[in-house]
Amino acid sequence: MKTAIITGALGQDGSFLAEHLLGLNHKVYGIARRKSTDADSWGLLEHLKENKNFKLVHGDITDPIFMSNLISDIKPTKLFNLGAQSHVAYSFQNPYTTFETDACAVVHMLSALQKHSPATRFYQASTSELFGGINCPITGYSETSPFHPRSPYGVAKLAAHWATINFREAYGMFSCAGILFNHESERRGLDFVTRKVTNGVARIKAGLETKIIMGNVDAYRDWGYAKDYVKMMNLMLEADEPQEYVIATGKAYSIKDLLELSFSLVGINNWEDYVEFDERFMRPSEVPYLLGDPTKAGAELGWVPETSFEELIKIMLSSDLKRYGI
Ligand code: GDR
Repeated sequence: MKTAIITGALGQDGSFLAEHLLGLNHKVYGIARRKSTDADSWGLLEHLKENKNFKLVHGDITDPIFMSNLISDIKPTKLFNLGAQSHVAYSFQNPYTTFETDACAVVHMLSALQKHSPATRFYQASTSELFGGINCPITGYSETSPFHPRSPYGVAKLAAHWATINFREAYGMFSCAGILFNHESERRGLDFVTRKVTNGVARIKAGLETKIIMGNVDAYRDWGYAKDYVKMMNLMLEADEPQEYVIATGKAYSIKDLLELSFSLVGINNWEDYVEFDERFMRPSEVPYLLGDPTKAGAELGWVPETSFEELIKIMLSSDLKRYGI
């Protein structure tokens, strides 16, 4: 039986990946930080409490002693590092802790693998934020596009990206990074833009709110469904060679498009009347346009995105409407 450690297991991607790997008959160790106010909560993975192949382990990836002991005890077949401070705007206020979690912790993890379990296959969650969104090629960013991160989050993720490649080149480890473009779902946190909008529209529809307060609605993103994307993470670790792959849909939409679609799906065609702008949600340096080119993933690993932007927003919106009894 293959064993996998997933950091960030109670997050959107971690929870989907845990379910996917259990379906592929893996033994899964999910790592999550303990919350003192809610120590027994399994959050998105509540339904796995009785699953004998899933074990929730409380710990912090920034603690090198915890990670080192864990790796040396389990010596997993695969380690997926999905734990991170993943909010770009927040990273401007907390650049140092973002760097500790998103970069230093990855170097510790790779060192611990090298020492205690060099045969483990390592997946690092890299991001389209590495590219920066200026001068995006017409066909989208690919694995060979130059990097120019525009936030403390992007800078930290770039350090981790290169550390992952460096451990592979220096020590022959099977370590690789998936460059994922934005990926969303009904499990997305409420302060990321897609969920903020679908949840906001549902609240307006339920009569609980009258407005959504937004930042820059002119930015473009390539949005896919997280449930599709976690499959590619595993394909990368099942491949013959460790390599980097862009994971995206190949289509970009603006935040305005997102607002227009979400409101129209509940029969509101004048979305501008329900949206206000606040500087508070603007970023000191913005990533204006992100489009990914997933050609390599399709050609080499047979991965294709299964869910369109419209289908994704419908999934998210109907889940939010349901929560408000609509
Ligand atoms: P992003 O996602 O920064 O691309 O990073 P987010 O959904 O936060 O922002 C997308 C775009 O929307 C604009 N925007 C707003 N964003 C938020 N959060 N709230 C607002 O009110 C708002 N108004 C406009 C932003 O300025 C931005 O242009 C996500 C994260 O999941 C990262 O961890 C991941 O690496 C990348 O996607 C790929």
